[in-house]
Amino acid sequence: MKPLMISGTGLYTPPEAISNQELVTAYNRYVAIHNRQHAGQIAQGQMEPLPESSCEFIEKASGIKNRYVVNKSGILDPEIMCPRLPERSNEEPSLQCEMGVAAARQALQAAGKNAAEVGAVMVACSNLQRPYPAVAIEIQHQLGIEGFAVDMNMACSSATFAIQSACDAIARGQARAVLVINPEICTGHLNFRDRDSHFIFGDACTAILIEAAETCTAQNAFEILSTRLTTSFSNNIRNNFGFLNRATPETINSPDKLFIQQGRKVFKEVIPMVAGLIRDHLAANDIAPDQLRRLWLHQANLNMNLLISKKVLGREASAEEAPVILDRYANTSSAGSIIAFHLHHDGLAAGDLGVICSFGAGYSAGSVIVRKT
Ligand code: CO8
Repeated sequence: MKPLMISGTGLYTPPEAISNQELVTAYNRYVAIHNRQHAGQIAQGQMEPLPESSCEFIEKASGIKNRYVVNKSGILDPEIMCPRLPERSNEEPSLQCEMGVAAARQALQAAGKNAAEVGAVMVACSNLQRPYPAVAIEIQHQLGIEGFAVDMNMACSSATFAIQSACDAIARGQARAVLVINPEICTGHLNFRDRDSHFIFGDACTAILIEAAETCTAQNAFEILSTRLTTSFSNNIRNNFGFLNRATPETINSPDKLFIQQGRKVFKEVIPMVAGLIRDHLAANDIAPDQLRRLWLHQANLNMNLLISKKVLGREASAEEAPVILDRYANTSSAGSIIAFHLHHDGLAAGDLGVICSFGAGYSAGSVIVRKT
């Protein structure tokens, strides 16, 4: 197969941010209101009072300190606890399109390419704001790209699954260069009234340009040596929101129409799955773990990442070897590993090897081995 390159990346960060303290204060105001409203039932032992959330727990359990969001005021209002976004007309670009265009323009600039040199747009993320027309086609239209565009969803693993599809499209001659874009508005599907998960997610959008080595002129490029994907069914991370919800109106407002998970089970089951995937993938490419200079892992939980990198390397990874962006961005689903790559790919020498790895609901996991050119 002809060599393929990641020749540019981009990152759109929403302008508003929420610290743990702000989030916990808002959550605890909601708890106080709830417990006051149900004081009678609580006093009679018919209902347990809701417990408060805490910054100490959040940082210790997850490593998260902050998250960027598309709307702060709605999330922090205890009467709303959800982003509030003005409705847009069909003639205006959608929010995901806007985020995607901003990230894509950066990726094109970094790669030294223009829209005419791109043949396909793949939008890959956990939550698409509408079924159709595809957000990818809208972004393709806004950027003036000819060729084709497609929306994909593989939850937190969407970016690596799309990278493999982009590589296949270029290898088969279906496109000269492909933009992979991950516009994640995770706060739209997060239950901010759920103490177990209200702190986990943030919003962001990443973009990557993938092209054949023969067209690549970027100085700071990475060759994609190999991709490997794996999936294994699990109900431990689930979201039952969908178009058939209106067919069962009696359950339309139930909490499982938002993000739900068995966090402990996910933690235990996904770590060996991901460490095994990376180790097997390296072995299949005759690469020893100690040859790796960098691991750009999905950013869901700091403790998970520390354990995965330790299992892969056989020792603890330094902060430089396995960069963390989770403290600032929280879990941005498919954008997480790409944000880590975008912000932390400097300082590598030609020939240095790294792995971009995402994992999440499905379960699903993807590994991309790259070599600095
Ligand atoms: N404040 C204070 N205490 C709390 C809080 C809180 N906010 N929440 C829970 N506690 C308490 C619990 O009540 C419990 O108390 P006790 O011991 O008395 O029973 C104690 O803290 C411990 O609770 P847990 O066992 O639940 O805590 P963990 O240490 O397991 O940490 C985590 C919870 C952080 C959720 C952890 O399990 C984790 O990160 N697991 C992995 C999760 C993961 O990686 N998920 C992937 C999801 S991403 C994906 O693929 C889906 C994409 C969807 C994207 C967009 C949707 C929005």
